[in-house]
Amino acid sequence: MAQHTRTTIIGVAGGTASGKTSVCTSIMAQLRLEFPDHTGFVNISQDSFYRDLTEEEHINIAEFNFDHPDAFSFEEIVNTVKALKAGRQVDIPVYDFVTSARTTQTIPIAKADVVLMDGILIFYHPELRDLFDMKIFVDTDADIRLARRMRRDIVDRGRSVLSVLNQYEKFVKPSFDSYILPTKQHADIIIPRGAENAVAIDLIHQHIKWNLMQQPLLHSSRRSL
Ligand code: UZR
Repeated sequence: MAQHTRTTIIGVAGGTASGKTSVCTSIMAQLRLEFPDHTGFVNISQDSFYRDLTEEEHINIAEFNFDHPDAFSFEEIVNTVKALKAGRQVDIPVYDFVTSARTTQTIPIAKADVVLMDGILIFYHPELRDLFDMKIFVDTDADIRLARRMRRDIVDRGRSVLSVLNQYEKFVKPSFDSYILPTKQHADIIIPRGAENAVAIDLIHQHIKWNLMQQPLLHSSRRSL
């Protein structure tokens, strides 16, 4: 059996709508341009690991804090990251933001060379935090994040303006201040302005590429460097 090559796990944290997903997409796009035959680059979101709500929590869903560490199944995230590091296949749950529940689908991910994981609280639990080879915090102004969040929740997630604002004041902002912002101190790299910061994205991509060049790739027939 072929020996498992080292998997690099990169965490991308930051407040809601800070541009975490766009940062991951940009880094992935650059890597895929450079390694076109390669399938070993994977993007995972902490949002996939929202835990199932109890019946009572579902009934009082307006009172449920989705920005609190207890809203996620951290044990499942830790096990998933550990499995990827060990070169094992994992099944990622598919979460539905409209119903606030997991679907019955999962997405299988085979062995990966580079995993980008994004999420508001991925640096919160020390056990998960310590699994990342590189920790990035996306630092975007709160007013920009609120504007983006409103657009996204109304257009993509079927919410009303009032419900987004109520949730923001009640849960999103207090949780950002109490649980998310304090994790910035653990970051290796802080990116101001998110994906529009092309210099930061390029530096990170160059670093990943340099690391990849140090080892044989798992998932390509040829190296394109
Ligand atoms: P990102 N969220 C929902 O709005 N509904 C859900 O069912 C699950 C999560 C929101 C959550 C958090 N908060 O702010 C955001 N609320 O998704 C995290 N309220 O996602 O990192 O993509 O912004």
